[in-house]
Amino acid sequence: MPRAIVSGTGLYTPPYAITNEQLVASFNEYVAQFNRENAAAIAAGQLVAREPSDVSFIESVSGIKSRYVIESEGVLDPKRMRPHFPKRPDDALSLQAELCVQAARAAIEQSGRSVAEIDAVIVACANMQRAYPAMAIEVQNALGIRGFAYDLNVACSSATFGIQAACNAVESGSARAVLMVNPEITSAHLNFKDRDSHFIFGDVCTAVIVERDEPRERKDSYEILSTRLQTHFSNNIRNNFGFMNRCEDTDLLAEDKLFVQQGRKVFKDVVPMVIKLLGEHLADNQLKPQDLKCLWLHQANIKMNQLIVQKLLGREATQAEAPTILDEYANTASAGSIIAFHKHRDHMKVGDLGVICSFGAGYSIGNVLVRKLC
Ligand code: CO8
Repeated sequence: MPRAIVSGTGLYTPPYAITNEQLVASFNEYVAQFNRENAAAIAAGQLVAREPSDVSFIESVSGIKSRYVIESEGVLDPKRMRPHFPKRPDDALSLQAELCVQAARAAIEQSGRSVAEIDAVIVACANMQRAYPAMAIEVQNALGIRGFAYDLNVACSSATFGIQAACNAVESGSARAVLMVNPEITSAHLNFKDRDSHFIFGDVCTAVIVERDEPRERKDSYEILSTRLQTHFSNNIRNNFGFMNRCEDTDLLAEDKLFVQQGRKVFKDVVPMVIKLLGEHLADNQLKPQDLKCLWLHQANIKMNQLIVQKLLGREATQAEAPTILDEYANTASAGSIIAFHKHRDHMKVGDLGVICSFGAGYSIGNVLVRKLC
């Protein structure tokens, strides 16, 4: 069976950074406005007054200091609280595909491949801009790639599940090389009016080239030793947006059509699952956590990552061992562990082992065990 390798990664970072201070200032202005406009109903006990957000709370519970967004004015406007994305004509490249093309070009360049050598495109992310045609087919067309393309959605684990799908294609011989892209436009489905979650997410796009290992000039490539995926159904992270909404005769803009989570429950449920799966996966490959030079973990919460690494290694990890990018990018859904891998692998030497690990809604967990080849 041909061996699958990662030969390149790419990152598109949106142009606008929003600090916690900026986000909280606009949120608190929205809250003051809401409470003013509804003062009578609040006084009569018909409505509950909204509470302000707090910069030090956000930083201490999550480790997030800033996030990037594709459009910041709408997000920061207390009267709007969502980005403004002008509708594009059907024959123009869609916004999500545009992000994919930028990250994909960087990954293809790093891999040293030409588009003619790529046979498949997988767009793997938490939300697709539309139902069909598949975003992946639009990206395939924009880049001039032959072969086949499809979309895949497993929320925050979309990228690791996408890498496994790409490995399957390469190992079975259905593709020589696969482009796997993660366009996470989280700002479009985050409720910026919700104090519990308004600070959590950021926009980004990552891309990975998975290809068949064959003799050629290459640099900075990683053998995919093994992947392991797991899912457990949970309603603790949920978004009810979908094609049936218009038939349900409910409010299409209601809060349940956006990201909703029971954050504390998610934290408690997911951390032990990740530790168990990673431990078992390593043991099945005759490895111990201490054999890993780097853990490129999902980037939802700094405390989650610290706990996972502490339990696995029996001590705190350095930034080189378990890189953090969520302070700058926030939670970028499926792209988080890929950003960490993209930005923090220069210290890896030939033969070093690492794991890309994602976890999130579903629940879903995905591990990709890699060894540096060159
Ligand atoms: N400012 C001030 N106070 C606040 C704020 C705020 N912004 N928000 C909440 N509080 C208050 C609460 O009201 C609560 O008050 P009280 O104790 O009086 O009830 C107190 O602070 C503590 O609140 P929490 O219990 O909620 O705080 P936690 O310590 O649990 O921290 C976190 C909240 C940061 C959300 C934390 O629970 C967490 O990170 N959990 C893990 C979540 C996680 O990993 N989720 C994965 C989701 S990602 C995913 O799967 C992808 C989905 C698809 C992408 C969607 C894109 C939009």
